[in-house]
Amino acid sequence: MNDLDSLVDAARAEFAQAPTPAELENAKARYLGKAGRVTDLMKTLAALAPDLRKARGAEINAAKGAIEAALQARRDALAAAELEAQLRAEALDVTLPGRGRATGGLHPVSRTIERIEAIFASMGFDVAEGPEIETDWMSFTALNNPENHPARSMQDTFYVDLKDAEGRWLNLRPHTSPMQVRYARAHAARHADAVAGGARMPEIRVIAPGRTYRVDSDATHSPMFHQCEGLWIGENVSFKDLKVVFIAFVREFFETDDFDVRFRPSFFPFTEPSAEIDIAFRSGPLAGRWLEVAGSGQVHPAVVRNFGLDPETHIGFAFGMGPDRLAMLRYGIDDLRLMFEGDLRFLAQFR
Ligand code: 2U9
Repeated sequence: MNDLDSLVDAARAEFAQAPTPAELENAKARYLGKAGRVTDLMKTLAALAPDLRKARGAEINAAKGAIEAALQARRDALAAAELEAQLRAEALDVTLPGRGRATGGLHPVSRTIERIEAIFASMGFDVAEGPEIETDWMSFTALNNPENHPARSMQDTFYVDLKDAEGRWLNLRPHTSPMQVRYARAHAARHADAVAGGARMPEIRVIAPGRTYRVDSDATHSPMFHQCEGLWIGENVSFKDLKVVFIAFVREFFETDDFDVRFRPSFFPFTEPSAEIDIAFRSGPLAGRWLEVAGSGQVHPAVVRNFGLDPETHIGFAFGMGPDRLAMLRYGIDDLRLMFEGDLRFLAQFR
């Protein structure tokens, strides 16, 4: 074996042992690079006599060709191995069952509010939604709360670090009543000209669902909770209508006729007379227990005046209830905090 044959063998052996493309390129440099062994051999040609130089040059070139071929073969082999490994790592088993797409669902409170809206819509009630940051006048004054009423205190109401145009602090609405006031005032104003001309104003029949805020937090109170209030104002709307409407609502909401209702005298600044509405199912897991489901009453004349209406001609009723509590009753949930912790194990049950 001559020196060139052993050079080619040595190159083949080194190339075969290079485990990565980078190390293969280092091995290549040792043979074909500027200071490589083939290049060194080429440089020896200059010292040879012309006739010898031609033959030796051809031999070196043949050896160089063989080394280049070995290099290319190893490059191809390494690339093929890399592709093979990648394919194996990214193997896709098309026979596996699909992962499916998780279905979302409405929060139990959202479902309850949608139910309440649908039932009252079927009785001709509009749905009004509006701001959660309110003025002092909307949250309290318009609703006949005296200037020094405890509900206005910072222990009960969240105040926002902003003032309204008159320089009074804004608050997170402690009930959805401000939206009722906004709706009633807009409604009365829209019909004011027609009424001045002797026409009758259409009735106000609206519910206002949404988020409300109070400084209160325990197993049965959340600082953010929901309310849904209703308002029906007309020229001849009475407490009897409140009873009919609310009992129809309870029947639809709980999908049963099997309950008793009582209107228990109470007090709210914005209604007079006022009543708590209690129901007791006659059968089922809650049978025989009086459950407080809403507050209600005939809208106070001072509040009707704040709508921009004359309490001598316009009268009606209002009620307020808590969708959070209604959802708990309907679905048998025993801790209000579960509603707002965002735990998917709880929420997924309502998909
Ligand atoms: C206007 C005038 C009167 C709404 C009413 C109640 C009684 C009431 C609470 C019950 C439990 C809300 O969910 S709760 O915290 N509500 O007791 N709400 S009468 O009266 C109104 C509303 C708006 C303009």
